[in-house]
Amino acid sequence: MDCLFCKMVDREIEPDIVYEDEQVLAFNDIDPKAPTHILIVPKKHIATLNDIEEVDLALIGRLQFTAAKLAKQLGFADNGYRVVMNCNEDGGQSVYHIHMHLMGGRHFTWPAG
Ligand code: D5M
Repeated sequence: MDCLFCKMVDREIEPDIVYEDEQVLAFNDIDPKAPTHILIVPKKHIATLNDIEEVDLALIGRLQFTAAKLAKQLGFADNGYRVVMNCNEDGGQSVYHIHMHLMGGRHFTWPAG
């Protein structure tokens, strides 16, 4: 399968890793939109949010749990941060392996563009 994030999970491409466990990989985004911009990725290939199945629910929770854990470790949990998951073209998804953007270190406006 020609999937960029699967290649990172398999280390065919070496990401700038900030966290890893048996189910999740987190690494710095190559094109950061905030002082901290981390992508949190399930090791299991799931193409879009529409492809999540009931068996994946704990895994999806683990993505959010990892985001909060990293925000605390990096020191911006109390000030606040943003998590984003883009779905399909209108949602701005460019890599078709689900990922959570964790952005922190600045103030974010709402609504998102
Ligand atoms: O987000 C996809 C994100 O993936 C986007 O913020 C850039 C990032 N990206 C693309 N290639 C790389 C590499 N090689 N390393 C790290 N980050 C990368 P989306 O929500 O799909 O638009």
